[in-house]
Amino acid sequence: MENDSSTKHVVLVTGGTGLVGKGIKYVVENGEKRENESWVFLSSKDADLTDYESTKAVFAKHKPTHVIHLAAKVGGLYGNLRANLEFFRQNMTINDNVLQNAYQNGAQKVVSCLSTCIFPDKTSYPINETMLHKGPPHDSNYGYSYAKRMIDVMNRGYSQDCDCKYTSVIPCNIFGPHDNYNIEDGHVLPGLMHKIYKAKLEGKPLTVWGTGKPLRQFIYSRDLARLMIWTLREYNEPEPIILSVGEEDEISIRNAAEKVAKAMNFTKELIFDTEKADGQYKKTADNSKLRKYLPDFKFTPIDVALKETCDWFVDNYEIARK
Ligand code: NAP
Ligand code: GFB
Repeated sequence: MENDSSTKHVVLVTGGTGLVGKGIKYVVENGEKRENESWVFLSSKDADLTDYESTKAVFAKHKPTHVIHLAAKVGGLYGNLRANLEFFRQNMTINDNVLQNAYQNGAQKVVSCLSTCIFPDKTSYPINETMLHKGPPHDSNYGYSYAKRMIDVMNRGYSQDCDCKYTSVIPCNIFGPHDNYNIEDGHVLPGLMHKIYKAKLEGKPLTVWGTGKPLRQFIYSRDLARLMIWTLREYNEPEPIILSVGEEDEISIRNAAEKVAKAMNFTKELIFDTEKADGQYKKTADNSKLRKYLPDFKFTPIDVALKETCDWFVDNYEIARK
């Protein structure tokens, strides 16, 4: 991505109002934006990307030279368990509409977003990018996972048949300000933050779902944002790249709950509801491909990032998605 002021770039971010989209907006507005770039952050109100004509219209309106494609039907373990078919159908349609319209509008580059949960469930660890299609994903989110894998299939087609620079990133579990704090549909960290907020008001203990034994890697949305902007500007392989903290930063759900409790000054008991599903035990990702490119990239320490996120949630409780 040239950095000379003569070449104007229009960067369109689909899903620009979500957790990751707001992370990118924050980073762009705090020093990352280049002079020759204009950034457009889309919401579903600008265009329903499951509708081909609406997608066509919004691409024709902005004529992006570059696209960061984040828009998706996204949810935590329990949200996926309840709606695998809808996760598959909506995400398949959104992804096909976006990549096709990016191509028809001559976008030079598209970076799409996959997830470490889409890798095969029965695999060796740590997981690397070459393992993406080597076996079925976990039962709990097969709909979302297969739809996301098809982005990699389409990227290969657009690269080989249309000579496009379409690629993708594979983040681990993400957290940060502007997340989805809906307890039933959201992910574990925002779910625990919301549950603790309520438990503090009611003077009750915190109920963590499952055994607390599963392991996860968590990346701060603002760190991921910086890495996705680097991918847009500097990474030119059609094959995906894992954007994750290292294996050494993998923690148990019990430890994650203790960290959120500490960040919210919650001192009451943690109860584990083992009737609730644990989902995938682990999905340990290998970030050595990223480290080859960016050996010195510094991730925000999780306790610092959690404190910033919990403070944001408490300060913005009224407007937060719940
Ligand atoms: P999010 O907070 O739920 O935001 C989703 C975004 O997509 C919102 O901007 C939403 O717009 C937009 N969107 C949803 N359906 C749409 C539709 N039909 N038409 C147009 N826009 C639509 O999601 P996120 O957590 O930021 O996820 C961003 C990307 O990261 C996704 O591709 C997701 O699969 C991937 N990812 C997420 C995680 C995670 O832990 N959260 C982990 C790995 C990968 P509105 O605001 O208007 O609803
Ligand atoms: O974040 P989460 O919903 O998604 O759950 P996954 C992570 C783990 O936290 C599971 C436990 O082992 C849950 O049993 N957990 C404990 C809780 N308390 C809670 C709670 O209050 N809420 C939630 N949600 N979990 C998702 C995939 O898997 O990962 C998605 O299903 C997506 O498709 C996402 O890719 C990144 O990490 O299990």
